[in-house]
Amino acid sequence: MTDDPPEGAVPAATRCGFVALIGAPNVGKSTLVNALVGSKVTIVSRKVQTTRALIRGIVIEENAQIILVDTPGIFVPKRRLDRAMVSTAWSGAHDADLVCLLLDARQGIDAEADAILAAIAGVRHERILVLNKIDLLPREELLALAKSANEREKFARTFMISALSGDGVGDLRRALAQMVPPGPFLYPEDQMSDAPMRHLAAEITREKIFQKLHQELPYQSTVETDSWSERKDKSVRIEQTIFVERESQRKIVLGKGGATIKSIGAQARKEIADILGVPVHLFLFVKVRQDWGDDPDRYREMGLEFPSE
Ligand SMILES: Nc1nc2c(ncn2[C@@H]2O[C@H](COP(=O)(O)OP(=O)(O)OP(=O)(O)O)[C@@H](O)[C@H]2O)c(=O)[nH]1
Ligand SMILES: [Mg+2]
Repeated sequence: MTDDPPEGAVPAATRCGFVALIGAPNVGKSTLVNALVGSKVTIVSRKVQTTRALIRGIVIEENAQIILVDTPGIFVPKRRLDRAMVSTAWSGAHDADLVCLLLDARQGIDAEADAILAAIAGVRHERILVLNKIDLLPREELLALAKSANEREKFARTFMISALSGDGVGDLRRALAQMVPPGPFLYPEDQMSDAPMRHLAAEITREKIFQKLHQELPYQSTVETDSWSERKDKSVRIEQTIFVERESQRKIVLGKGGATIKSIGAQARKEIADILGVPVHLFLFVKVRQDWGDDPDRYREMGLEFPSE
């Protein structure tokens, strides 16, 4: 994304570039972005297909600003929303300066990883292989996996990390800082994300819904922040709408006597307040919108292109 600057225009001292993290759903891309940034900028869940749009996390390492692009997992798409997510993930890879391919070390090169390894041949940028979740298996198996992935495709470097425990994350961050191209910082030094806070706040509520209702309601919901106002006492009042597809799902989100939505709201409120550092009043509404998965407005709110079919 960074054009080559004219000679002498840029102090050689600084570097800056976009690093896309791609991989199958659930390999730990978002966990790694948060670990590299050192703060929560993108949501994580046990379920596949948590991330829907490109989220940028920003971190400075020595003289380099690394702009990490968290992408949706790459899988064989079925629905319109799937197609939008997968094409967004690949556009993230094509637009970046460097591409990190994450593999879940425990899964190894399964059918999903195999398809991504085949498709990554079309990505022109320098690639880095990251084997994640190394806390879950013995070292010999890791070395064998690193070898077979490198036989399949050319990688500039291979890292073995645990995004969860932080093992190897510092080494990866330092290497990325060396590998991004020379250039001026693109964001203020204290900025950690390019997403507006109202977007992260909606994502946090969606994460709590995923965590609480992942069995009953896997993908049929989306969350939007409708209003955000600061009150005189510095507290913030936030209203959000949770869209579901059917009345039965609305009942699930509400729970008996409203118990479920109350607990989702309490968890989200606490986390948003921790990030903002001020008290938060969070109001959640649940609406049935049968075809939200086919509604261009919902895609715009999620930051996705609306695929024509
Ligand atoms: N044991 C272990 N679990 C991890 C590690 N990194 C991530 N996880 C877990 O893997 C699950 C998926 O993590 P995410 O970061 O949401 O994965 P993702 O690749 O962003 O998933 P999508 O957004 O759905 O594509 C979560 O339960 C994480 O806690 C790791 O290094 N070790
Ligand atoms: Mg994710």
